[in-house]
Order: sequence, then C-alpha cells, then structure tokens
Amino acid sequence: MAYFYEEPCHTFSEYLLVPGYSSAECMPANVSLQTPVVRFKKGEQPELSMNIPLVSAVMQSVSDDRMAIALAKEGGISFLYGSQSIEKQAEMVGRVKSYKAGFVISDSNIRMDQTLADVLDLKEKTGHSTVAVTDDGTPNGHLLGIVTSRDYRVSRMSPEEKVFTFMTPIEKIIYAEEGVSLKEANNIIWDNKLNALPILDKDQRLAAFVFRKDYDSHKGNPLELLDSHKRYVVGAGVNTRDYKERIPALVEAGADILCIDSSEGYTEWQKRTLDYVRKTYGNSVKIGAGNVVDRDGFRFLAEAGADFVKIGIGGGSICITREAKGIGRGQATAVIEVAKARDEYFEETGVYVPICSDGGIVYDYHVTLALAMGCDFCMLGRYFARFDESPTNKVMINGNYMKEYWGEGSARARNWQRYDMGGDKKLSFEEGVDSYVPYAGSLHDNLSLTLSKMRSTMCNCGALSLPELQKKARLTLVSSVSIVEGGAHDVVLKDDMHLMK
Ligand code: RVP
Repeated sequence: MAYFYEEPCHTFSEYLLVPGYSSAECMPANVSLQTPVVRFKKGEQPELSMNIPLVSAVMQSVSDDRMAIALAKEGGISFLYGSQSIEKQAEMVGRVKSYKAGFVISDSNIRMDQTLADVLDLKEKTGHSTVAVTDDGTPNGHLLGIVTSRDYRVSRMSPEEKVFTFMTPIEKIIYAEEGVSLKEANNIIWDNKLNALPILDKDQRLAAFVFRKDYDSHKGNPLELLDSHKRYVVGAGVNTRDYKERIPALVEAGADILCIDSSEGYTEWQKRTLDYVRKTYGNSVKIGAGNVVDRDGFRFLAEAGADFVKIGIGGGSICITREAKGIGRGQATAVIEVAKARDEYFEETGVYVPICSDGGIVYDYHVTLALAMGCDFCMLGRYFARFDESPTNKVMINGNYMKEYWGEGSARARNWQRYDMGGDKKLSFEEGVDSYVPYAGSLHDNLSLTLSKMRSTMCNCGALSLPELQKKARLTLVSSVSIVEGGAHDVVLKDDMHLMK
C-alpha cells in the first residue's frame, strides 16, 4: 500500500516567527548575513561563502551576465542559465570574470553617418546619455567621437542632422589607455571635471568607459563577492545530458560554482553527473544538485558528493509542475524536513552540506522564514526578474511598466532536458508559464530594502547571524483566521474609497 503522510504540507505564508529577547547590541547594523555555499568539514571553513543568503534562479528570464555582476556586487551569486548553447553560456561566464569593477563596456553606440533621431532613439532605449561614436557602431569599434546631451539641442536641430556634425570629435576628448587602474582613471575624471572617461586600446578601439557615478557606487558595495583574483564570483546551471562537454567549458571560462538544474533531483542521472565531476576534478570543482523535497532525496545527493542541495518542487511562481504532474510538496515543509536531514548528516559524518530553498518566495519575510527553518540560502526567480538588471523586456501594460518572466519549463524556454528523464526529447506538455511581473526598478534599491527587513526581523529574534537565527528562531503555524488578522482589516483603505461610491 502507498505511504501516506499524516500531516498536510505547508507553505511559508502559513508560518510566523515569534520574537525572542533582543539585547541592546541587537541592531541591524551588527547583523551578519554571511552563509556557506559549499560543503565543509566540522571545524573548517567552507571554500565558498556568500555575504548575503540569496542567489538568482537558473533561468533565461533572470540570470545573465548583467544580473550576475549586479548581484555579486551586493554579495550574492547568480547561476547563469543553462538553456542555451555551451559556447554562449561559457562566453557569459567569461564576461562576468573579465568584468572589471568600474570599467563598463559601452552599451550606447552609433556610427557617424547616423542621425540625431537615432541618438534620441538610443537614449530612450538604454536610458544612458553618453553615446560612443565608433566607426562600425559597435562597443569595441574605433572611437571617433562622443555624443552627450550637451552636444545637441532638440528644439533647434533637425532630427535628420548627421552625428558627425554635432559630436565631440576624438581630438577634443580626454581618454586613457587600457591598463590604467580604476584609481588613476578616477583621478583623470576628477582633475578634468569629466562625467565619463573612454578607455582605448593600443589601436584606438574603445575598450570601456569609466563613469564618475560608478566610482561612487563601487565604494558603496562593501559586501561585494570577489574571488581570490578580485573578480566577481559567478555560478552556472548545468544539466544531466551534455555535462561532459558543458562542465569543462564552464570550468575553463572560470565559473566558480555549478548547479545541476532540474525539477527532480533524486535520480541516477544526477549521481552520474556528480560522479563525473568528482572523477575528473576531485573536489576542485564545486557543484550543487537538486531539487529534492525530503530526507531521502537529500541524503542521496549528499552521499553522491553534492556541494549543496537545492529544495523545492512546484513552488515557483511560474511553475505548474504540480498541476501538470501532481508531484511536489509545500515549500516550508520541504525545507524543514531537509534541514533536519542536513543536521543529522552533519552529526553522523562531520560534513556540513548547505541547503538552498528554491522558489515560492512571495514576500521579503519569506526569505527570513526559510532561513529560520534551517536553509542556508534562497534561490529566487520572480523577485529578480522585476529589476532593471534582468535580461527581459520592460513593457508598458495598461499604464504600468512590467517585465517579462517565463518558466524554464514553458514552451518559450524550451529547456526540455530539465524535465525529460532521459527518454523522448519532445515532451508535449508544459510545466511553466509565460508571464509579466511588475517592474520594480534597480536591484540595488530593492535588495537594500529586503536585506534591511531581514536584519530587522533577525534582531527581533535576538539573532546577529544566520546560525544564531536557526538556533533561536521559534516558528508557529498560523490559522487562516489569524492570516486575515495579519493584514490591514476592518478599516476602509483610502485607496479603496472609490469602491464605496
Ligand atoms: P520563483 O522565485 O517563485 O519565481 O521560482 C523560481 C524557481 O522556479 C526556479 O529557481 C526553478 O526552480 C523553478 N522554475 C523555473 N522554471 C520553472 C518552470 O517552468 N516550471 N520552474
């Protein structure tokens, strides 16, 4: 007879934290959000940790190189999506690893024979007012001039006016040569009262810009996550099919950590992939596996050598796996059980295998709940998809800005390997949807707010670190009636007054 669980499974919204004693030193400024990413032995330090417990999802609509750089600046890690060719994914890794903080590849470029109308279009599209004029209109062409908003007056000029008639030509531009340090570049900017300094290679090709505003923001990223060569840390998703080709290419490109991306991780395919990594690279290549939702799944992957184990089936905002296949488990219940299994494994073996709660984060406090329930970090898709830095289009719908967001199991992503258990490549049903999420602005602004809420909640629980939170947290299930009590109730919200007319 089938096994029946005695209790129903639960989601994050069914729990609350009950505050504990906070001493005077329990202030948000004193809270550390540092967390391990890879397995380590008792008494030793993990080889890779993060400064904030957040990673971005292995999804086309979430994690590309731009997102990876933005998140590493804040102290977290992006896992670049694997549903693309090996070459393209390795190039993305390469772009993150070769990115030099403060040196920005120009994203607004134009040719001399284009027009003022083209400049204005470009400005509208990128939101940037410094446009590089290169011989071929590419970011690395020969630099011939620069156009900023000080070079033209829309009211006095024809939109057909050619760029070369009003650009500031290269002879009048102050630039620096490749190899200059960020400090030197900023001194040039400062001494010459510039807003942007072009960096040229020895053939006078544009390599990058250094912007005055970026210098300030760079100084404002005390938690940025760097490797031993001061490059940003980046992750990459892999699958259980082409791993023998993909993994070497990603490792070669410099990926710091890999993650097997699958909706169902308790499989022989994952063990084979982990075996391959250990046989080929020993412990030098770090790789997480998943997803699982129970003790058995965790133990299987921990014993197979996973560096971290990812939890969650069917809880993602764009995920319809539960509807399509009838598999899954409430995310809170899954995290609680796997966290117990992780602790039990640690007791038995002296090896700590970090766990990641993947999907289903709706409110900022859900992250703190997941951490209190025992996970070491959370993976989020919808959350990051809303920001400027996500790879998708920003579109206006009914007067509101939205960003596109689609699941890896949707027809749009066509990432069938993830759902295909080794059989027919062309599965005929979808496990994800194509959707919009409300546009929310920059990653930095939103994340700062989320993190400050988390630190504040931790203080309410008397915890200054994540291990302390996990020890001290007291969680309670809430009844459906008390959920109503938790929102604004029995008042008429001013925004809803029109409903009373
Ligand atoms: P969310 O943060 O709730 O948007 O969930 C993101 C997670 O959803 C991903 O990390 C992944 O585990 C899962 N996902 C991605 N695509 C799909 C799908 O198409 N079903 N699910």
